[in-house]
Amino acid sequence: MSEFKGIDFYEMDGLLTEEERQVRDMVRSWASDKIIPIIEEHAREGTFPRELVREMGELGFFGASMTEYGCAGLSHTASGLIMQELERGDSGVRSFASVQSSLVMYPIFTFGSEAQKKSWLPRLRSGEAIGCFGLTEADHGSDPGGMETRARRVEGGWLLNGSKMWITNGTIADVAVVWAKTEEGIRGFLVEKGTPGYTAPEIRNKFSLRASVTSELVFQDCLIPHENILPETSGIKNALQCLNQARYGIAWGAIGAAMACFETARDYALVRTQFGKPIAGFQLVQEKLTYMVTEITKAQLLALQLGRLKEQGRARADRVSLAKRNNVAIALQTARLARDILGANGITSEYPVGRHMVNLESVHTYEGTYDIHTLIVGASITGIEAFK
Ligand code: TGC
Ligand code: FAD
Repeated sequence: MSEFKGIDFYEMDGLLTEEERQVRDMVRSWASDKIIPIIEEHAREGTFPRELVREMGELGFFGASMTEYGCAGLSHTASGLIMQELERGDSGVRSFASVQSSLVMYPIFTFGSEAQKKSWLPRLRSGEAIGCFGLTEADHGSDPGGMETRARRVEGGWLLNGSKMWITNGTIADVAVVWAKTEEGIRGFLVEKGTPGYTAPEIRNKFSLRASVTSELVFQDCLIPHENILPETSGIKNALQCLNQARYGIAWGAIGAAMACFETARDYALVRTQFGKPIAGFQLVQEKLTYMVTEITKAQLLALQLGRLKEQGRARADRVSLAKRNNVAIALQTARLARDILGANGITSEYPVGRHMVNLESVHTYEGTYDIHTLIVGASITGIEAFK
């Protein structure tokens, strides 16, 4: 396999710092060496490549833009580029890193006590511990504020009852950040593996994100000690703040999946001959390849400017929604067109395109569906909320 060079139609490399380019290139070559050779088999078997976690931790992929607790202290743009390169390998590996960084380390860092931070952040950063984030329930997905999971103050702590659904990393997590209704509003709790009454069965038979663990979390009279409530949480807003971080990473990550699909389709079209010439020489095939490069270039510009805004504290939630919505949609469309260009070969695991395509169906839905992000941007530009 030839070395992946990336797609840089608009010379965006020149807009990155030297450090950002170095980080991108390091993760790019790591993904080529470590993810791509093993990922098809994991996807076929329905297993997560857990063997990569410690190395990802050692290389600084988790909590990469955080500055304390041993984290790498990189720019938000560099942390986005890490997600892009991981997702060129597989959306499931990027999902793991997103959850660990944005949905577990971020809330502990932002809403946690000093003791919680000291206890969990170094271990999560290094990959010694794994985390998950439980917001969605079977009956409350797009509308998480309707959640039914409850925590009630009792002697010695909080009694947690309820369940969460579709939780990435759930079964393998050492700690779950769980959102529950209390008499004081929605609050976040750290539920540790082994807590009596807590189970996390894996959801099997997915056709998408097969190389990622997705689980149900069940809480039956779980006693959560006082020291495990995230003290600075006071409402659904805090859970939504975490989503902004993960959606930002997804906006970058989706570009990686799209680049993998484009490169595969272009290379294939150059060598696949029909009617006596390479199919890349037909106008209709060129139209598809042109769509891909145009949309990837636009997505790169969106993600980069969003990164720069984030570095200035100006990546508003609606701006993040616009990028998540757009970049995942164009990645999915790129994957579908790439599959088309590959003809019958597009439905085999000989090529990564089918895997990316079905993975992106999950990415389209999670972290706010395409339509929910449409409504978030719509509310921002009209001032009228159309969710309810
Ligand atoms: P709403 O009444 O609009 O807002 C309640 C309060 O929250 C504020 N807010 C936000 N704050 C920070 N960031 C955001 N993104 C925020 N969105 C809203 C809002 O200003 C308000 O504040 P205040 O001070 O007035 O109280 O809330 P709502 O309950 O009506 O929700 C609206 C909606 C649809 C935007 C929201 O619930 C939503 O985003 N739904 C989508 C759900 C979602 O994205 N779930 C993701 C679950 S995690 C996941 O999928 C992980 S996949 C991981 C992987 O494997 O990579
Ligand atoms: P629903 O909310 O039931 O939506 C179904 C359809 O209705 C969608 O098309 C939606 O756009 C549409 N719809 C809903 N409301 C409106 C409206 N107001 N206007 C117009 N259309 C609307 N959650 C977590 O908490 N943690 C995780 O780690 C996590 N990981 C996930 C991993 C995977 C592989 C998947 C698939 C999901 C994961 N999720 C996770 C859950 C994910 O966030 C939800 O699936 C998502 O928020 C959508 O919720 P839902 O599936 O209940 O769909």
